[in-house]
Amino acid sequence: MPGRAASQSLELDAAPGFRYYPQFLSPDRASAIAEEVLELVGRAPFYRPKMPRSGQPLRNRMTNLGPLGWISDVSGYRYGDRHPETGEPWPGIPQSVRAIWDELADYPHEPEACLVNYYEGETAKLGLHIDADELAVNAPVVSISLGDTALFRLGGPERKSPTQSLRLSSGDVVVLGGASRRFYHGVDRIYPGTSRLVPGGGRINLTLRRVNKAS
Ligand code: MD3
Ligand code: FE
Repeated sequence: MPGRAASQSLELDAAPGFRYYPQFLSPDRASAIAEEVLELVGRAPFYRPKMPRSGQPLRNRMTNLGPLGWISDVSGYRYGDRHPETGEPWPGIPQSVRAIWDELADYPHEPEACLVNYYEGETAKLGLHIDADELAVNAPVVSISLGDTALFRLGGPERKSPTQSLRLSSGDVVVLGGASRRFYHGVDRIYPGTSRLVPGGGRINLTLRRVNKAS
């Protein structure tokens, strides 16, 4: 069993529990993961969830792997066990992705959801938000970046808290534990053409999450 990951980790100012592992994945490992995930996405296609109340589609396409997936529709945000458009259960989380949780999460229970976010083109972004739909509030989120580089922004516990920016590139992994798990964050922009990993370009972000408290 590996102890601390061999990769360097970096703690941002005043973001306890935030761990950044630049190039945690070798290019070969990142491309094997991207291939495997995209093959599973063939069975659970990217779609644009609708926003609560307005029913307007979200900007970015997404899908999920694992027993549970994050869903948004007119009635709100929640986790569900089926793809809203195909009605099929989500495909499982591949072992190659699960292994990253085992290496870095430092949490005794398995992840239940892997949200797959797809950022296409120059205008793709994700507004500042908090992830608050998980009941396992002490479990970290593990984020895996594949493809084009993103300008990621991490704030603090309040929307008006000061923010810090970080470029996340293909193969980078971030662990959001401790207090940082409840911090505002978002993606300001994507730098097109910075990676050839994703066919047709763009960025794919995987977030591994524990949803329910362990029984
Ligand atoms: C900080 N995804 O899926 S990953 C999301 O790049 C999300 O697709 C972004 O925000 C993306 O909800 C950012 C890094 C990340 C993920 C979850 C967090 C940072 C986080 C949860 C709490 C605090
Ligand atoms: Fe988030």
